[in-house]
Amino acid sequence: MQISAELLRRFAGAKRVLVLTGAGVSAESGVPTFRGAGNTIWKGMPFDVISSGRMIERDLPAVWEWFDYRRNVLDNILPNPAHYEIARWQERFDELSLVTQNVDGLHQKAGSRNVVELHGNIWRARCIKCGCSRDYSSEQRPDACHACGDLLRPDVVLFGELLPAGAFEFAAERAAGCDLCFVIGTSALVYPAAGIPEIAKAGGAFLCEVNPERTPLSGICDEVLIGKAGEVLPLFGSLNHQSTKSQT
Ligand code: BV8
Repeated sequence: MQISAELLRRFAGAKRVLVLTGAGVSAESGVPTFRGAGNTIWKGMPFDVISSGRMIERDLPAVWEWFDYRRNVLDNILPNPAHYEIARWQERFDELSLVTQNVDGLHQKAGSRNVVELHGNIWRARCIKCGCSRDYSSEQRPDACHACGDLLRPDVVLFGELLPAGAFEFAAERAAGCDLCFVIGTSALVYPAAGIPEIAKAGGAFLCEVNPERTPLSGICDEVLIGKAGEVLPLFGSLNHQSTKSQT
């Protein structure tokens, strides 16, 4: 895998970096991607049906079954070298914005802080009535809200639902101001997340995609690194690691 001199130069000199990740960054950890083996199907339903807001009203127990299944899959899954390399970048650059579509929490498990979770987190549940959200990663999730007793739902963004307040706006602002943007392991088909690299490009950022396959975004990227994130990202780590953080 050859990383161009241009990208190496940009990486060495970058101050504000934005990283957008999708399911592909967790693939080498053993988390199935959505489009890996054709559209993911659950009990005969395409994932963007079982993972749609309408299902909450129609059949909440079925939604919990789908997310409990995925929580169990994730239970003994660990981050991979891609997650760890990205976590190291927060010490390297003045501003590292990590924006993910993933709900698996593996970036945080690898040590990344202030992760912008555009689509929520599978380990949290939110009350349908009072809206209070709580992390249930280390305990059995109750059936009812501990605050008001009403029903709980997964604290993830389902299709047809709005993103968490301010999350997209924050990501878009950071994208518009970054000088280097990495797009890692996403098919770039789900909006508004897939619009973030376009905002970075329009803001003058150098756009680099990491994916074993080309995507609808590849055409606007300055560099496309065709490969697996867990193999490609550590190549940046092997670059002499002096931080570009300005000595304030
Ligand atoms: C909304 C949480 C306002 C739940 C998810 C504009 C145009 C068209 C449609 C729309 C539009 N605006 C809105 C829509 C509708 C919809 C949408 O985008 N539909 C798509 C299908 C066309 N968007 C929404 O509904 C959003 N809400 O817009 O609200 C609104 C409301 C009503 C009406 C209009 C507007 C909410 C979207 C969020 C849904 N929730 N997840 C759950 O997890 O179940 S989305 C979910 O799917 C993920 O979070 C992610 O975003 C997406 C999957 O994409 P990827 O992560 O990229 O994964 P995928 O499997 O597709 O690809 C993996 C990639 O990795 C591949 O490229 C592969 O080659 C690569 N790869 C594989 N191995 C590796 C690798 N890469 C690197 N290394 C490897 N080893």
